[in-house]
Amino acid sequence: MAETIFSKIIRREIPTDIVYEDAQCLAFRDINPQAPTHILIIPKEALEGLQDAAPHHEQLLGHLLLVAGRLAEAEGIAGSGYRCVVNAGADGGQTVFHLHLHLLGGRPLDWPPG
Ligand code: DGP
Repeated sequence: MAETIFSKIIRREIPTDIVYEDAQCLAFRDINPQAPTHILIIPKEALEGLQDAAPHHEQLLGHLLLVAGRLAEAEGIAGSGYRCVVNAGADGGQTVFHLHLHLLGGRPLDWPPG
């Protein structure tokens, strides 16, 4: 896949508010937050979207969700509620083609999304 801005963020080439990192993933605040808490959780391995995940990515995908839950606790939104979103492809609203999980919370979130 073509490199995206998120590869530069992983390599610390652009300033980013990083909130969590481990061997498999990086989490940072979205540059254009849609809620008081808006964190992106990305695998360090560049996958374009969920459709590109293979069976050996099962642990990695589960890890991203586990990190989302821990960050929701750390952000103080676990009790009030939050949402995890993966946008995929043009119709899904994906603009950066490096798989990422949005963690949103800190206000009531509408459903269904637009
Ligand atoms: P999506 O539309 O699902 O592909 O979401 C991409 C998100 O990435 C979008 O909410 C804005 C965010 N984003 C794009 N470029 C940057 C950047 O350079 N830094 C940060 N922190 N976020 C970015």
